[in-house]
Amino acid sequence: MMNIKTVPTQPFADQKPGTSGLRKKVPVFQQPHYLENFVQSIFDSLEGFQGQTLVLGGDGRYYNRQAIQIILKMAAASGFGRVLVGRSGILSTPAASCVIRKNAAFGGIILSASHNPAGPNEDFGIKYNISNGGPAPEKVTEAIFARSTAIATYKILDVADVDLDKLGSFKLGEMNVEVIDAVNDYAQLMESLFDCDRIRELLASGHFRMCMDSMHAVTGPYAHRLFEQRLGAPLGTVQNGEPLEDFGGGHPDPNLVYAHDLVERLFGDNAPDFGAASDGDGDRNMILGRHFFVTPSDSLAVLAANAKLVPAYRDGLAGIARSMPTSQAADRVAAQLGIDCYETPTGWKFFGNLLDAGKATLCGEESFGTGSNHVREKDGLWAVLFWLNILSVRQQSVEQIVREHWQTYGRNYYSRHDYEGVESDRANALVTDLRAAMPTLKGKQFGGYQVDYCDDFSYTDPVDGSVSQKQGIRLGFTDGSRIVFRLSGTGTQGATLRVYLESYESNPAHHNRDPQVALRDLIAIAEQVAQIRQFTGMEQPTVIT
Ligand code: G16
Repeated sequence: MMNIKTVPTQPFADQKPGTSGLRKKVPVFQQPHYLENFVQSIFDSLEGFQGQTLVLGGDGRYYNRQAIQIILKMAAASGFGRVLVGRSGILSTPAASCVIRKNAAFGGIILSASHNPAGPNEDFGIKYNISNGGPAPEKVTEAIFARSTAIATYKILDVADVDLDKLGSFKLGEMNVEVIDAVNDYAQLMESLFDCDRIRELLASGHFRMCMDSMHAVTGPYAHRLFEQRLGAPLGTVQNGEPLEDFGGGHPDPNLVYAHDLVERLFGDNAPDFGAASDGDGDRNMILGRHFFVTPSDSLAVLAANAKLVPAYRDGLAGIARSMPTSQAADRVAAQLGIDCYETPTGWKFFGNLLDAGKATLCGEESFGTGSNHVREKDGLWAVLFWLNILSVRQQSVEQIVREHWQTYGRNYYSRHDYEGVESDRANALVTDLRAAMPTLKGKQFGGYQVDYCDDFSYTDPVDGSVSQKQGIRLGFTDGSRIVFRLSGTGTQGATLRVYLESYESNPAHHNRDPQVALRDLIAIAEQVAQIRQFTGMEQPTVIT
């Protein structure tokens, strides 16, 4: 006999999903009914899931286990037929996408706050993915939010917690729960895409050394299995490979600031040939060569230019998509290949339609995200394997490959300046002032730079015609340089202002500059136009990537 409880509740006003689901501090999620309200709002916004399959997993951070138990009992109470859950509640974000697609699931719930720190007072998050394996599009997240403001009850099965540490199946009420190996399906998919024989030769040759930093987050088991067990890299290739609930107290954001262990090794004496890091939930990546950093925008362009070296993309790319603030390096490759390049708002969810419609094959973002049509999330280890595939065929260093790329296409100097933890009112005031100034900026001269256009980016999805407005203020100059201002949609406290800077240099004699030097004039113009210091009260960005 099923014991379904219907629990009275009241709406919370702050359950609007951001760039990637709902992200809040753990104590916010621990408030009575908070998680339950959001989960019920998801289920109430969906139609036709009775008897269908839901995929469930998370990055293993603090509160993952408790949240999984609650969601399982709620899914059973709402009538799902089956839940596939990663062992111990673990699934990386790209693995969850893979499992949804492989099993033709109705959708999935992924628990993660991505690259943000974890622990009792740190971040937690939840998002819903649709049947294509990708993040729910805006019309779905808006419906979830609308429901969350009106919710009055939720349903939950009144049973004891279940054991998720053992593989196997059991019944929860009338619903089947299958505890699956978190790595298998994903590892198989990866092996089907890449030239694993060549990668194995490279990794086992003894002449090539690689270092993968999983930052004590979810990719540890995936990286051990793929690189060390399947592809023959020596044990020890994966560092910080044990997932911890607090990520070892670190900040699993694969960039030059937070992946410092890896950066020290790759920029130190006797550095390995190749280094990579991934984030909390495994969808982001950072690529390093010996004493060399590959900026994510360049990484997308290099992958696109070399895609034919990878079995899965041997027949060519349908198109490339990048988020608006990502540099235009990939556009140059697309032009050369004679394929379309799409510019979308920030957020992986905007790539889903392009991938489903076969308009784009590769996608990428400046925020250390790259992926393809193999799943519907960005995919950190996929990017690492793609690089290894290229390295194994070209037999050159990372630095040589990128420098040759610049020689062919020119270099898009690129940097992002983040001002984190700004008071929300002050950040909003900056944006309001900037919007007001937009009409006066066109044609204006700043030193050698003349403003070609200034607008607030608006995107019309070429597949379903949906329109997303106010996606970032763009200042484009007549020489193709750009400054973009936007507020992050993934933070959990205050606001983060992001300033994206880009300029183009065709002359190889000028490809050796430090980006902060090459972009100095644009940095000064950004300050002049937006009065960043005055509004934020900060003298410097908190993070520069
Ligand atoms: C999410 C989105 C990405 C986006 C990133 C940063 O990544 O999926 O598309 O680029 O946030 O967004 P924002 O600039 O709004 O903070 P993740 O890895 O946090 O899920």
